[in-house]
Amino acid sequence: MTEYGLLLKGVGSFYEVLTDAGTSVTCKARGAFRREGLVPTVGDRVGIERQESGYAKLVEILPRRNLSVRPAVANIDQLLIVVSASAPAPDWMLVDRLIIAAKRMGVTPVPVLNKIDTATDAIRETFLREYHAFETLTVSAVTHEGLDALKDRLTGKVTCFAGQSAVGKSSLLNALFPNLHLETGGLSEKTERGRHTTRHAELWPYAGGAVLDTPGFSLFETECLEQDELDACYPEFSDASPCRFPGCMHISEPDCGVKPLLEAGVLSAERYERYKEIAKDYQQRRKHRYD
Ligand SMILES: Nc1nc2c(ncn2[C@@H]2O[C@H](COP(=O)(O)OP(=O)(O)OP(=O)(O)O)[C@@H](O)[C@H]2O)c(=O)[nH]1
Ligand SMILES: [Mg+2]
Ligand SMILES: [Zn+2]
Repeated sequence: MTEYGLLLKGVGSFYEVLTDAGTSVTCKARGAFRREGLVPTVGDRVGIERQESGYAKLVEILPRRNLSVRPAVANIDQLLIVVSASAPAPDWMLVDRLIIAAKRMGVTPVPVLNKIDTATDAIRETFLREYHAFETLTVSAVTHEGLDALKDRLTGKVTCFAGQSAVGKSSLLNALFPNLHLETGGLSEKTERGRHTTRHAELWPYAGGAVLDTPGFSLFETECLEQDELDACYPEFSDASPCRFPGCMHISEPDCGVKPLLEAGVLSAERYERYKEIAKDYQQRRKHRYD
């Protein structure tokens, strides 16, 4: 008999599956997956078969809604893009690129400002101005301010936490799950080592959904986007009137519909500056696509 469930984590050739009946079962994957080039991935809905003796077998991977490669995670609904209100200083370019990565996967991006217990008014205003076109959250893993809104946001969804090292992703998860005790790290120690404290992807069931802590998120590195695909990643652009030229990059073309959004305050000047860099980057990639 096949039972179905959610793949929570994989360690070596063992997989932990939470069945729909609510039991956690350690499984080994059926050998045929490897021949078919399939890798059971955290977030997968899977079918398992218990054995008379020994480990249960993971026998089926249900079709995925989406798949990210680094980190390896499937079927996520939303990407929480965490930045810190103090150290480390926000990398807005990374936020913009993660928004694009999320949109390309069909995942809702949610920019989150953490450490608001340390925030200046200026940083709060910057964050809200840059990302007014998104559903944002402002939280503190230390004082728990904003945690209820975060919990609401997680209910019934599979959510992936992403962002620079030391912004407090694991700390937020620890605040949500008092029994979790994820490893968190001091900032100076991290900067010296230059790498993340969190090293594996693992999913925790939460309020009808699940949350996932990740060490980083870099799938956007590889893709090549057409201009219209990039446009679709900027919700601000949906207010623009049509540009004169199809494929307009909204940089120096005449009669561009996007540039008036700057004066109208719909598009922040800083976000537009970063957009230009990103758009030129994709233009270069398109040029060298077949090299
Ligand atoms: N003041 C303040 N400090 C925080 C908050 N959240 C996290 N920190 C601190 O920030 C540091 C880094 O937190 P982590 O939770 O390890 O950060 P992370 O994003 O999981 O980092 P990686 O696993 O390396 O990617 C720790 O020293 C935390 O105590 C917060 O809301 N306010
Ligand atoms: Mg962490
Ligand atoms: Zn334009």
